[in-house]
Amino acid sequence: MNFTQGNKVVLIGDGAVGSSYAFALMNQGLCDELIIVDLNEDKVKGDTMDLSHGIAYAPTAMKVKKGSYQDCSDAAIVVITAGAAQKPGETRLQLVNKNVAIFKSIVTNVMDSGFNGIFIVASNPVDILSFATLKYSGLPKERVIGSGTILDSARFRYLLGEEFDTAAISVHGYIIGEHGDSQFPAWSSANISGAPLAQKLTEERKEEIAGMAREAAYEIINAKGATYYGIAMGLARITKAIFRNENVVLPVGTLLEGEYGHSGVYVGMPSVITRAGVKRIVELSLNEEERQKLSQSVRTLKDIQDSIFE
Ligand code: 6V0
Repeated sequence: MNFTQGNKVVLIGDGAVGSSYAFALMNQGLCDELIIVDLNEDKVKGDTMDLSHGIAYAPTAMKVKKGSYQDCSDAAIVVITAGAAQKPGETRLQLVNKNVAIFKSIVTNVMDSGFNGIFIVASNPVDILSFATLKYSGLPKERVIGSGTILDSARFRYLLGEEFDTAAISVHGYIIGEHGDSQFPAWSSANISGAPLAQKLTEERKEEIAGMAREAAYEIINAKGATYYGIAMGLARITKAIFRNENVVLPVGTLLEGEYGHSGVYVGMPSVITRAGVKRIVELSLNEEERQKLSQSVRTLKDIQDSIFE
C-alpha cells in the first residue's frame, strides 16, 4: 500500500497524552479510523467505548477500536505516546533508558506488521526516542516525526500573546532545540505580523518568558501529575498537516543533516509538513548567541545518544 493513502491512525499508548490525542482527533474529525493499542487492555476497552459514544456529536464519522500491532499494516500514521511518564522532579532525560527499551519492542512490532506510513513520536525524552524510532524502523527521516518543540513553541506563543495582548495564533515564534532543559526561544525571529518582538522586551523579561515556557511542564506536573491537553493539540495539529497535505511550517522534531552545521540528532525545528512527512527544515537566521545555544542543545542530546546507541 502506498504510504500516502488512507487516513487510518494507530495510537500506541492510551495514557493521559494518548487518550487526549484520541479525543482531539475525534473533535476535529481528522481521521476515519482510529485503532488504540496499550498494554492496559481495560483502559483501551473503556476509552474506545467512551470515545465511540461521542461520535454522534463529532464533525465526521470515525471508527474507534481496540487493536493490535497487526492493525499497523495499512495505517497511514502510527502515533507513539506509550512509555513511562515523567515523575515529579524527574527530568525528561532521566527517563531515557526505560523508554528506549520499550521503543525497541514497539517499533519492531509495528514494522513487523508491514507498516509503511509515518511515525509521530511524543514519548519522552522525545528527541532521543524519535532517533530510536528512526533507527529501529529503518524508515526515511521524512517519515519519522518527533513532537519536538511543538508544545514549547505553543507555550511561548501563548505567553507572548498574553504579554502583547494579541491572539497566540498571530504570534510567530519558535522554541528550538531539545524538548527539555536546553531548549531556547529563537528571539531574533519572534514577531507579530512581521514586527520583531525582541527589541520590545528587556533582557530580564525575555529570560522570564523563556523560563516560563521551559519550566511549564514541571509546574503542571507538580500541580496535577501530568501534562496532556497541550501536547494532544500539538499532535492533532501535526496529524492534520499530514492528512491535508498542508505544506505548513510547524516546529517538529526532525533529524538534522547539516542544517546549522549539525548532524545526526533530532531537535525541534520549524519544518515544512506535507502528506509525505517532513519536506524540509526551515533554516532561521540565528544570531551568534542562539547558534551557541543550539550547539549546546545538540551536544546535550548527542552525549546521551552516544551512550545508548554506540
Ligand atoms: P501515562 O498516562 O503513564 O500513559 C502511558 C501509557 O503507555 C500507559 O497507558 C501504559 O500502559 C502504556 N505503555 C507502557 N508501555 C507500553 C508498551 N510497551 N506498549 C504499549 N503501551 C505501553 O503517560 P502520559 O500519557 O502522561 O505520557 C506519555 C508519554 O508522553 C510520556 O513519555 C511523557 O513524558 C510524554 N509527554 C510528552 C510531551 C511532549 O511534548 N512530547 C508532553 C507531555 C508528556
